[in-house]
Amino acid sequence: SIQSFSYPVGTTIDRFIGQRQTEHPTAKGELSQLLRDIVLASKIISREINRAGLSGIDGMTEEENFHGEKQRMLDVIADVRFTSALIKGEQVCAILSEEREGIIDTGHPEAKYIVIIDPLDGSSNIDVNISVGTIFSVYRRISKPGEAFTMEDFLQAGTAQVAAGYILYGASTMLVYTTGDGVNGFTYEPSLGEYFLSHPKITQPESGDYYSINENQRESFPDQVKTYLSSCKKDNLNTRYVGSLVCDFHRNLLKGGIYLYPSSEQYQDGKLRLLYECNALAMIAEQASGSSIDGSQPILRIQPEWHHQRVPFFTGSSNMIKDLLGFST
Ligand code: P6P
Repeated sequence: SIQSFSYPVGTTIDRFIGQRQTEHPTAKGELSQLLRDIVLASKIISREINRAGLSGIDGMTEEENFHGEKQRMLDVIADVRFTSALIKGEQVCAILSEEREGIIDTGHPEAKYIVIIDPLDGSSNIDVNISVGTIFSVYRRISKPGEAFTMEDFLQAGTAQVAAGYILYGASTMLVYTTGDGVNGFTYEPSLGEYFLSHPKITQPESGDYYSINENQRESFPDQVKTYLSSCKKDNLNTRYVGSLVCDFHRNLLKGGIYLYPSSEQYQDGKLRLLYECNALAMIAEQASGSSIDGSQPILRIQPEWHHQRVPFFTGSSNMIKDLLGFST
């Protein structure tokens, strides 16, 4: 018999955010509002992505971002949508976006939070209809409300994150986030314009059959990684690599697996960015009983030196990360 789908109707993300807020009597609703601002922007971006091929916005702009990477129209659209939603929500004093060289001043010096965001990661996959994602982190500012924000506000270790999460624009659009009390996943129902709780209390399996890596730089990987990869092959594990970080991360989070982006000749410090890619995913991984390291230490404990810093990134099932660590020389 067809199992009747018990649609978790009623547990919308808005209600969920509100419930979490009531669990913190001192909460004044500022973080709740901030999260709602991110939810709103994600709905707009989901719609833009789902019709990109029709509206001709899946292509390139004439611009390059300051990393020297060609900017796609949707990179710019996502950056504008998320930053303007956060500015309108008035809960954030400043924003660091992967798409911008400098810090964005929101004009709300009284606000007590800062947001670090990769508005659209993996966007080179859009025009071939492969899933892409948004990655975000929320921190309390160190500088005092009312004063100017400082770089120090943005160079906090990942352990200081108040909230972290991602939106995966995939077969369905999902928002997965944590405020330090476990990881919950919400699936977007476009016809209702609502996210519903679909993956409560996500925990990452301790082990998995998947390892996600681009091996084109294999010759210059650290020996620790080369030895680990040989053990994966010996154990007959499967490679699964979409080339879209949020996609690879999310699959491994639910099914078990490990994602590896090591340092190499091409990327001396790895390719991925500590502040707006790795820290948020590392918090999600750890909150889901997984693990994230730079090869030797937890990602979340790294003291950032500058805001576009890259790190080697290994994240996934705790036993697989332990195995990788076991090969460190
Ligand atoms: P490579 C996309 O550009 C990205 O930042 C991640 O989304 C993805 O996992 C990685 O880079 C892919 O990098 O070197 O394998 O193309």
